[in-house]
Amino acid sequence: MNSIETTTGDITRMAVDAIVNAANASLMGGGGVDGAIHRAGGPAILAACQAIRQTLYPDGLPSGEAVLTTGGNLPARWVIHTAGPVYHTDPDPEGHLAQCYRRCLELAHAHGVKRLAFPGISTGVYGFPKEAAARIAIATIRAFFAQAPEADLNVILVAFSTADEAILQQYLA
Ligand code: AR6
Repeated sequence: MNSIETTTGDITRMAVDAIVNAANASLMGGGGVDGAIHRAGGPAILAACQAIRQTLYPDGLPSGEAVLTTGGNLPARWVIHTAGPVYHTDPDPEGHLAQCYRRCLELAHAHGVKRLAFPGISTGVYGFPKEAAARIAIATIRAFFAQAPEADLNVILVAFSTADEAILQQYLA
């Protein structure tokens, strides 16, 4: 059965099949959740990202796309890296944010992931308003579940504060 739940905490600690990284086009790491994932997961993740840049995306990962790498030393087996939209400059931030969630869910399903944890993509440095981002995330996940009832996917939305988790809960109700 497909399901959505929320929690508050550090996504790098989650023992799930895959965690999503709110990365950037370079795939070379950065601050926020991206920095935390690379620090906790170790150099295997960066090496896998460099290989992807050399082969699939020499010009960088476009906003709304996603790629899968090893989880390195993380408890999670895989990391799915997606480049969220920069809210104030992206031509279609809502559409690209929905596309990020959809592509991550498709990749996870294609790899047989059963437990998938998302951070609030674009809701930090990239400036996406948290309420709108929560609404788009949950609507997109529900739409995916409707299309793929067989996916048997447990999605965990990981907030970094209890206030952020309350916003997610409001849209799940
Ligand atoms: N676990 C869970 N959530 C976290 C964690 C963590 N360890 N750390 C931060 N958050 P951000 P973005 C939350 O800025 O807005 C990076 O430099 C945080 O509170 O990490 O997509 C990348 O390299 C916020 O709600 O990602 C890019 O350049 C959410 O994760 C750029 O920032 C996302 O915040 C991406 O910006």
